Amino acid sequence: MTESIGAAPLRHDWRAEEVAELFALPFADLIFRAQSAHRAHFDANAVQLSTLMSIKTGACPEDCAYCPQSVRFDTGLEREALLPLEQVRDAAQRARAAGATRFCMGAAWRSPKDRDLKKVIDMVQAVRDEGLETCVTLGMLKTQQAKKLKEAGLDYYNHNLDTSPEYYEDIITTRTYDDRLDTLEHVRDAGIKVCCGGIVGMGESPMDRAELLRQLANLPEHPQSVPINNLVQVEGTPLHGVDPIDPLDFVRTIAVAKIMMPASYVRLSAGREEMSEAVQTLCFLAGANSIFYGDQLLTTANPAHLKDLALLEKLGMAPEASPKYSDLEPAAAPSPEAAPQARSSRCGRNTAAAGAS
Ligand code: SAM
Ligand code: DTB
Ligand code: SF4
Repeated sequence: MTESIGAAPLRHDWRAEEVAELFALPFADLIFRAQSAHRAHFDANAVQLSTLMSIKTGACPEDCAYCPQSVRFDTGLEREALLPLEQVRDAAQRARAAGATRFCMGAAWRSPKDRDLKKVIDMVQAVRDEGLETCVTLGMLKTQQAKKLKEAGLDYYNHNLDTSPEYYEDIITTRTYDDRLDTLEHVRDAGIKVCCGGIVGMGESPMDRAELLRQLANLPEHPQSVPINNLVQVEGTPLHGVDPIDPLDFVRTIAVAKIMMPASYVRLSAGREEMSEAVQTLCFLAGANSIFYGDQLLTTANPAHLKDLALLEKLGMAPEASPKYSDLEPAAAPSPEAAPQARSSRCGRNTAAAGAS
């Protein structure tokens, strides 16, 4: 357990100038503030591991300019129908054996049809039965659909704001920012934990990054999980070839997210395959405490899981044990060199504030 430096109250009234001031801090001051905020809520040496699986791939009717799965772009991706339940169960078993505590299932849909939702609910129940937390990302959700997922025991729903309201229309035209906020409200109201973040490195301005974080932090509750994705550029998508973000600006985005939403897990998400270990380490220092773990994201590559375990070990960090199924033994890490699992990422003194807002 690391030292807690004290928890400030969670805020939902961030002004644009305040966020700009955080981004403008000298790098060392910013990282110090983010690490201090992080230690007030979490064990700074534990990282939550989530494994992703694409349960329905490609042929999506939406036009998200970053996405290889849109039917509108020729990315050479082979479309796949909704996977059979057994294939999902097998993957969940493997993820748990490798040390993941959450299994996230993604579908390339605008929104789920009710008959598909029934099949996803079977998957959620099967994954739960394997002792993993569950997360799904299925596109826009209606109130009743969110309620059904909650009844099935779903832990998290991932639905990203992606970018600032101002830059949004340059990226997606087939659904609005308000549509996204509506889905988040339905998920929250159903009592499902919210996983919501965005993507940087899409040619957005620094102000767009600040505004994305302001939108997230000023939601009625801070999302319990905040994925910050670095754009994975895929040939055939409109954003292929865009100027990448400076890695230090990526780290700054993580740090400001942690300062604004200190009790939330900030996930260093897509884009790690292209990122050096040094930059990933700076992200952990800036308060990132969750990663996608497994050799594949949805349709693109992620670092090999043994490489990730080796990096954590080098840093004296450990995968977080399952917070929910503490009756189960933590899964054995597959490498004898791998870091031992921490019991829990939460810092004992401030668990009441953590995750609530
Ligand atoms: N179709 C559903 C939706 O969009 O809500 C769920 C799946 S979608 C692939 C989930 C999220 O993945 C997107 O909101 C976006 O933030 C992220 N994403 C997709 N393609 C990406 C890419 N090339 N690089 C980084 N993040 C990406
Ligand atoms: C999120 O924020 N990032 C994940 C997950 N939520 C669903 C998706 C990343 C996708 C990267 C591109 C791909 O592999 O297709
Ligand atoms: Fe479809 Fe989701 Fe990709 Fe957008 S991000 S094109 S909604 S799969």
